[in-house]
Amino acid sequence: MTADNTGASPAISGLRLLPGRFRRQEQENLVAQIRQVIAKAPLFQPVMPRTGKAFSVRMSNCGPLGWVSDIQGYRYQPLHPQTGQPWPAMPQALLDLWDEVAGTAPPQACLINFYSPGARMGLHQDRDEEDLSAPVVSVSLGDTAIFRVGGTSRKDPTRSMRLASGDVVVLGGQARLAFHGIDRVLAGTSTLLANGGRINLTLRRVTPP
Ligand code: MD3
Ligand code: FE
Repeated sequence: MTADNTGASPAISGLRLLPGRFRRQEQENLVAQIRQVIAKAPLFQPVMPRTGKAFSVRMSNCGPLGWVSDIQGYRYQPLHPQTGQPWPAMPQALLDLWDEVAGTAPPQACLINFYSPGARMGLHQDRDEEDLSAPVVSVSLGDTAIFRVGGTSRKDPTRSMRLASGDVVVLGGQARLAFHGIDRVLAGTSTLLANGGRINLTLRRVTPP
């Protein structure tokens, strides 16, 4: 499905929503694998460059590169900022998903965002990657999120979409540089995570193939 001009929402070219792409059992398997990743590469609380203000979302990564944010800036790096160890391998199901939807060289980074109840993510663009031609592929697990996405200018109108557990979004083309964020996570909307909350996985290429 491609987002279109339904109702009053602006069209967002290059945004593809695959609702329920992962069935319940596949979601459970993914969560178990992500828990194994986090056991080796613990969630950390990133801070904003310059201000040092903490994100409400905690993060980790798997794959050859991981995205980190600290007082110095945003960047991709091969080692966990606290353990100094390489990021764990990406689960095969994520590599398979990328193959199916991205049509380009394998992903180099999988950012794991963990939203406790109350966590959110302000409107931003993803432009820390050298290769902006590859899409970003997102997998939602756990409680439903209210996702906001607009255009390539912060002033462009935005639309709101619900991302439920098992949903996949592919952000290619014009959508790759769209402003986006998570307004809120709806507590109690999924039984996938025993303690509630939401996990978002984003698969990315960082450098040109
Ligand atoms: C639209 N994550 O990690 S996923 C991020 O749910 C991020 O945790 C949100 O924004 C989350 O950077 C949103 C959907 C998403 C991911 C990447 C995008 C939407 C995007 C890149 C460009 C445009
Ligand atoms: Fe983003």
